[in-house]
Amino acid sequence: MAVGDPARTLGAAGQTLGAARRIVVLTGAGVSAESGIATFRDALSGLWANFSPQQLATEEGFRSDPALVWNWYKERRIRIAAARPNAAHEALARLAHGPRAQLVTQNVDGLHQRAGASRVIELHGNIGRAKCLALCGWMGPAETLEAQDARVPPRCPACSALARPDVVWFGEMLPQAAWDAAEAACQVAQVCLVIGTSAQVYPAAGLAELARRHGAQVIVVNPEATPLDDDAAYVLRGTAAHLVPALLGAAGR
Ligand code: BJW
Ligand code: ZN
Repeated sequence: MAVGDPARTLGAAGQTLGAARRIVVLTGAGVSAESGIATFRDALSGLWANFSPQQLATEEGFRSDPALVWNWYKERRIRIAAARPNAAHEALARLAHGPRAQLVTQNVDGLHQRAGASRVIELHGNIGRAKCLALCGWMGPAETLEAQDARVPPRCPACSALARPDVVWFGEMLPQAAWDAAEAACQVAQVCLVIGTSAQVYPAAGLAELARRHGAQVIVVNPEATPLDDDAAYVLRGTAAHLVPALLGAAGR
């Protein structure tokens, strides 16, 4: 592992990235931090500094106070709508334009797509969508549903059960097609670029290790230490909006 001053490791990491035929990019909340979107586990400013994940990110929590959870997601949704993609999202959108790079995100904010990235694999859903709590199959834009039904939460237009955010809560399976595509991308990549995730939430946190076992060199971009660092080929300490454009520039991508 080459850790430390990004200026020293950036060139070598860039060369590795530049030489890769296939790249998988795994992103977490940190990639959106410089767009003003709070991460989850920051001790002071994180989304869970004041609320418990059990209360807000489980079906049980939603069922016990649906209005509280709906409104919490609505507030985040409004903040996300007002935010703008940052330099990291933009650089990654350019990279993922080509057929050789696959972007996989745990984020529900849609900022990769708003930066112009297509083919983004969303592992944990999207905060802009709602779906039926009773799983009748209905899903649609949360904002449109709210405009049609002022109740909090609004009801499913197909079966009248409660609507919920279309995100993956603890204890829930990830969308199968997204998971299969993410695993496939990890199995063929020569480089796995991991940006802005604490790598604590499974199964997403296992993808970098999967890629590594299949021969990928792992490059971590994060201002803080992560459990992936010891096995990474390069660890770039710093923020995504600063380092990602610099890294991709060094790679000639
Ligand atoms: C910067 C920066 C800057 C800051 N630039 N970087 C195996 C072992 C142990 C437990 C489990 C296991 N397998 C499954 C589990 C249980 C559970 C789990 O993982 N628990 C752990 C917490 C222990 N997993 C699940 O329940 C998953 N489902 C599942 O496994 O299904 C199978 C199953 C079903 C039924 C029974 C049994 C099995 C589902 C997980 C769903 C996670 N959902 C959330 C909420 C989404 C909705 C919402 O947005 O509200 O997804 S939780 C939350 O964490 C969110 C995130 O996507 C996810 C990851 O967080 P992330 O992105 O890493 O953010 P942070 O805040 O943790 O880190 C930010 C990082 O950025 C930090 O490192 C900073 O340093 C860095 N940073 N500024 C770059 N400027
Ligand atoms: Zn329904």
